[in-house]
Amino acid sequence: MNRARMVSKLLSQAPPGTPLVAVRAWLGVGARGKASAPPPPTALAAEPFLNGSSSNYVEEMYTAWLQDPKSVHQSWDTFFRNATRGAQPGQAYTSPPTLAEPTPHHVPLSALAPISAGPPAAALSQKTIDDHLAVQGIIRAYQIRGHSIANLDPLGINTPDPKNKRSLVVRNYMDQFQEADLDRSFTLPMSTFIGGNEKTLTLREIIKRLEDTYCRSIGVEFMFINSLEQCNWIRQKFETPGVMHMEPQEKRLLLARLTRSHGFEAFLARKFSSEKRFGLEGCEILIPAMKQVIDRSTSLGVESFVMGMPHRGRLNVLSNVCRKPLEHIFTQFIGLDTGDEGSGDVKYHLGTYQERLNRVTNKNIRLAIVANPSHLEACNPVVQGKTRAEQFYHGDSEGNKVLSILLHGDAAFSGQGIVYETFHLSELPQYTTHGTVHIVVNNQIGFTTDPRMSRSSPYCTDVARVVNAPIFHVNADDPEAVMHVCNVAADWRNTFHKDVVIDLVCYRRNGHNEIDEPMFTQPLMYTRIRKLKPVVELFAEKLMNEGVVTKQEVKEVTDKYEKILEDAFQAAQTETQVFNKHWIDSPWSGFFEGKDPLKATPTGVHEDTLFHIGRRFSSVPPNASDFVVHRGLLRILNSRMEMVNARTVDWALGEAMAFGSLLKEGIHVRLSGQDVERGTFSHRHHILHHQKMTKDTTVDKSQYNILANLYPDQAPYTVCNSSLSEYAVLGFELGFSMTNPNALVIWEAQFGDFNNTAQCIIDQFISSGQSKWIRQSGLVLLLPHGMEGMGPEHSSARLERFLQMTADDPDILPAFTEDFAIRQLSDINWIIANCSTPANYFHILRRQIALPFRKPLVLMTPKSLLRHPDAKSSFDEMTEKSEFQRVIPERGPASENHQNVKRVIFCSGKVYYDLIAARKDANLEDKIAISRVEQIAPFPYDLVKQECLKYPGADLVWAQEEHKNMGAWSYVQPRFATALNQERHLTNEIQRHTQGSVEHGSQSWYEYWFPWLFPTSSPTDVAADSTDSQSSTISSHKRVVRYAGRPASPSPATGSKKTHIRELKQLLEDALAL
Ligand SMILES: Cc1ncc(C[n+]2csc(CCOP(=O)(O)OP(=O)(O)O)c2C)c(N)n1
Ligand SMILES: [Mg+2]
Repeated sequence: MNRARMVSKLLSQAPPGTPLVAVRAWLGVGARGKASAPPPPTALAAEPFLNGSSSNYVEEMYTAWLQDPKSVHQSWDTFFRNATRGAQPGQAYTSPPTLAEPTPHHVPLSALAPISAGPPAAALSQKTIDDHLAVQGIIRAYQIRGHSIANLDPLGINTPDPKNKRSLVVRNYMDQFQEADLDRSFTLPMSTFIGGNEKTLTLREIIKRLEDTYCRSIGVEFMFINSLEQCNWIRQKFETPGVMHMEPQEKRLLLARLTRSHGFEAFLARKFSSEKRFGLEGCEILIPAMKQVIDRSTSLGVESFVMGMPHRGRLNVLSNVCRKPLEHIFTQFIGLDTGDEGSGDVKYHLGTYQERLNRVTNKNIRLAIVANPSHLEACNPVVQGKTRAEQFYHGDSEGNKVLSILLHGDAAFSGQGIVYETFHLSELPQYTTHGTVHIVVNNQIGFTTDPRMSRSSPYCTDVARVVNAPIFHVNADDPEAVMHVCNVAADWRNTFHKDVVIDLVCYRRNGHNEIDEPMFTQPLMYTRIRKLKPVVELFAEKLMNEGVVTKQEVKEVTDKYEKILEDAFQAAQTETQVFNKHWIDSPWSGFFEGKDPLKATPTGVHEDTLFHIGRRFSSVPPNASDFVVHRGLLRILNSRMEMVNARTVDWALGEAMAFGSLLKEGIHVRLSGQDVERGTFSHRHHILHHQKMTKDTTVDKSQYNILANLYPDQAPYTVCNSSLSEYAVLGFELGFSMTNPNALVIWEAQFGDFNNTAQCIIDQFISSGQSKWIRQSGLVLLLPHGMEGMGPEHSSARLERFLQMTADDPDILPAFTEDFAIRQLSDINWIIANCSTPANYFHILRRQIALPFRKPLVLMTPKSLLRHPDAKSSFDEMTEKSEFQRVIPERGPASENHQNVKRVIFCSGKVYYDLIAARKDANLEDKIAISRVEQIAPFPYDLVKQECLKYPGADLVWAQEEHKNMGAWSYVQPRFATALNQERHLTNEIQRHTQGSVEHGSQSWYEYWFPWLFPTSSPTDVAADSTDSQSSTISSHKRVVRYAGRPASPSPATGSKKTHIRELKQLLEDALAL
């Protein structure tokens, strides 16, 4: 069908006046391009080449003939002449004399045509046609499979047997040719560019050119791409004769870059021989390759590069690609004290941000390498999110100015699922970075494991095929081929804005690190490697042979760089400290300037703002009477409007008020996650969908983003349903949040427990990122959480895990200074809360932006509370004088007569509503006070203590719906003890405060606590002192908090609804029984 359409198109494009009717008729194509009735069988037999499978070939012949009749074989010329003169089907073809007998196993295409009784016309032999078709098949075979026999492996281990490698590609297309046929000329089809200006080539030359293109140092994998335009573009870039030509000065620059790449590693090996650095030896070409991608992309308009990479060659990239000062790198090896905040990270994980002049293009560029943990490939989505954010805030809607480059190891690229998840973000409207250049350092080994044991796919890059990314495999010991591939990759990304992969097939000269012995496990590989010269030597020899450089010049370039290294090394010896701030990958220039680091702006807003946002959020699109809103949604909008008129909000309204008021203040809000537009629980509805389908409408129904249309001068609002991924999407949003501190970036899990598939992003980046890399993020995680009888999954967002990773020491009671609350926030690694009212949710979201610093916020969010009639807030709790309440104290009858109260129950989240209902039923409202701990971490010691002191005769209970080994219990229990009894277990370990990632503490934290803990002298002195100013305010007897809730369990919740209800009843009884 496709072919028929193409032929028809070609014919319809023929010059005016060409008599085409007959040609169309032969090709089985009607005058208007529709398939017409087939010609009679006799005619088909006379012209057997005119069948479905040859139409592609005929189409090419015909186009060529139209342009130049001499460009096609004489037999075709005769045929087309006859046809266009009006010869009837079966009469235009003239058979030439037979050139050779068909081979015994060959079934000619003509055999597929029906046999006719009539005599064949003369001129074009069946063999000629078959041979041309075979040639076309050969060309296509090289395009599809040429890479499989390319000379990609510098070690020569994975090289196909030379005797039969050609047949692996061409299969049986060559069977019909004899040696003599190699010198016959064939017309080249339109699907190849090997001819350059020539239209015909001998078969020998065709094969040579195809092998030069597809089977030397470059293996191009692209024929799986669905777009003909893109395939042709690639064919042209690789097949056109002379495309790989390099000018002498380009070769010299390449040699100089290779010299630096090699020299850097050799220098470090000499100076720090026993240190791990995960050197690049065996893939030194990576540095020139990255520089080439950057040069080329810069010349095409890119101004900013966001990069992510693993350990291998990282220091070299930092120095030679980003131009990070060598002194900074060398001091990391010397082992100096840290001169600023943060616990730091090992040197081959650190990020950087540099601005510099690109000498090749004379343009200023920005280069960032994102800090990453050891977890391979985990930084991929983070890089993409950061890139996307840079593009977004620069208005770079097509990705012309900001480009992401991701580096991979071969084993990690194929082994880690996050690679696949990240690829699937690459073309989603709110996640695309408009094409990423991937570079694989394919050293054909992962630690000690061979590829045949570490992947099931032929190439380590096969994962990229899912997004139709072209893959350029290249032998890393052929520097010129690598440069060509880099240029094509940069051009591809610039042309199509799609991902592309460069697979640098190389080797690893040392073990996994410099201390490992690789011969233990890879004797064959390493015997070969020992015999190989470094690529810089091979290339220098090549250029000397070509007369491009002299031996003297090579030495000068080497010596010059050696001197630079030595000078920097000497300078590094004089340094006394290292600074974590030198390694920050996302500096926020200006954000901290002029700010009081302990002062937040108020989070309450003017009542008019609440009314305006509330009414807009409850309305259909203004001035669009033809926009049809679903009837069910109209009911929801109406009930919203009623709430607004009554000055109340439910959860969805409270959230919309927070977002809307921030948007009004110029803060971009981005909410991303699975099904967030509507909301998993169908409560949010931020996007309205036009419901009317008219017959003539072919486009998708229109949509209306309510919060994006609140004010004419508001900030943009992004709400986007994500792919069904947690790891990649959370990583992406974290990256997004790193770019601009003046944005509220939120990731919502479908259900809170799904966050564990993104555990690496949570552990390695969110909880410990600031400590390791002094990089802040105000990312918000919304995790639906609560035991509602929905079974083991969908119940728990694993609050306990977040609390366990919270870096505040349970044994240390902080000083209750005036700025206690914000100081706690400033010192902690993240904030964990479980709000029970929409107003508190509103405030805590707004507080993210009101703070003078940025902290991740992990929120347990409700499910049934979204619609709970009591879970509503008044406007009064959101207007100017109101603020976030870390603890919501008891305000009912119990609070009016403290002395009578027998028990104070502390709880958090939804269980509060169960407790107050049960308390009411039991008629205990004056005997039992119930206080809500809304912000669990940092722990509100001051308010909890105040609440306990308010009821001196009451016993204390912590009630939770989670099982005892889960939820907040193990976090709050020791903190209650500390708050109540001022117990501070001061030990010799006191300086080693708990921290996000920490071995040794952050300076600011330490400086703050130290004077308070040790006002005069040593820790032991302070431990002995039990009469400081605060201890006098607490009661003398020890009070303890008791647990009421479900017993310990391995599973977060029961699968039985009945058991769930019984457990709930039990916990309520337990909590309330006096
Ligand atoms: C997620 C993860 N799993 C395991 C490791 C341990 N590890 C570190 S390097 C490495 C081998 C990586 O091989 P490859 O991706 O080919 O990179 P190469 O070291 O060869 O450059 C492994 C398994 C890790 N860092 N991250
Ligand atoms: Mg490897």
